[in-house]
Amino acid sequence: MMNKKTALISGVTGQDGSYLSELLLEKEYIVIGLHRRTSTNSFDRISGILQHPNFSLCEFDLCDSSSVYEVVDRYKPDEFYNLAAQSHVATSFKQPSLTFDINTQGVVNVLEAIRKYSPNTKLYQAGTSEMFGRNYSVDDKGLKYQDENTQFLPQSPYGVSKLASYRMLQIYREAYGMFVSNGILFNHESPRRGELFVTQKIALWIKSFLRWCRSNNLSPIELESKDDKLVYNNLIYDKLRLGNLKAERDWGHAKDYVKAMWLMLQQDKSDDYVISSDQTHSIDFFLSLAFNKIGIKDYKKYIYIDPKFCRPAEVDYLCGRSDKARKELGWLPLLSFEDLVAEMLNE
Ligand code: NAP
Ligand code: G4F
Repeated sequence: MMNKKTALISGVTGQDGSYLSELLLEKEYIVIGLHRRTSTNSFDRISGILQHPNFSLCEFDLCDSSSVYEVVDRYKPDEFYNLAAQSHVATSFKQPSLTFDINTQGVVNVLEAIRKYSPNTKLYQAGTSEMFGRNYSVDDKGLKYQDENTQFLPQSPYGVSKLASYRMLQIYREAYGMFVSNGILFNHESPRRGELFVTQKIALWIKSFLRWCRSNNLSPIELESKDDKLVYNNLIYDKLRLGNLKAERDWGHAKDYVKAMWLMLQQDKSDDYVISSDQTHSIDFFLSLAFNKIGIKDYKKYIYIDPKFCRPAEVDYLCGRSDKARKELGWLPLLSFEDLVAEMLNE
């Protein structure tokens, strides 16, 4: 009988960590979920696997090198998926140092731990399309896209912090022959998405607004727009406050994307891969689709543009080309953009 593989997953309480844990448990891995201590633990996303016999939790913090060394030395895992990060782009402008501590120094801690204590461990690092920033390539039909050959030009402390760790992996691969792969993942969402990201913010607002309308026996279209409020007689509801609606994103489903992470570590050699749906849509378009699904043709009345949610620097356009991953990994996303929006709205 083959020995079960062991995987460490940092960021296990996050969106991707929860889906990846489920995937690896299905594949009969022993999964150790690494989480940091918080005053109020949030295990909501992993509540379904907490009792699984092959799943356990282990406390660590990516910023604390001794705790990273300790878990790598103790478990000497077959695979380490480093998903932990300060993952919010807007926050990275407010907390650039913390973003670097977690997203860059934290990755160096993992690389050093593997190099010193478990050199056969394969590492997946969660890189991002934010590293492209405002750069893109143009094909012979004039279409703009980003792939593994597009130059990086990050526009946020988050993007720069992730680019530094991306390059560190390449250096450890070349210098020490370690098996370390970077995913360059474009935006991926799900009902488990953090509530501050734009898709989930929109989905949560719509669901709570519909509940409020129902409890007041109102149809959403009866309300009138007054500044940042929706009003009907003495009933008032706050509009959905958003920033830049023109930005375009390549959105996929997190469930599809965690499969690509696993595939990267099953190859004979490590490499870097773009993972994307290869389609792009504006926030505007996401809004119109989501509001259409609840029977509202023109969503504009329900939105208030609040400069607070506009970023000091913006990434205007992201549209991946994942040909390499599709060809070399055999990866193919199964869930469409429409499926994603419907699932997030809990239709
Ligand atoms: P997420 O939901 O924000 O999860 C991030 C996780 O990191 C959380 O579990 C968080 O724990 C943990 N964490 C943060 N700082 C930590 C620290 N110092 N030590 C240990 N754990 C820490 O992010 P996600 O959407 O699942 O994304 C997973 C990874 O992929 C991230 O690295 C992100 O930057 C990257 N990525 C995401 C996307 C996307 O569209 N989702 C695209 C490209 C790349 P707490 O619960 O304690 O906060
Ligand atoms: O949902 P977002 O916050 O995601 P963003 O900035 O693209 O970052 C996500 O994807 C990256 C991959 O490209 C990941 F690496 C990163 O960890 C994260 O998962 O914002 C999407 C767009 C932006 O252009 C933003 O300016 O939506 C725009 N937006 C407009 N109003 C808003 C809002 N974003 C947020 N979060 N909140 C708003 O009210």
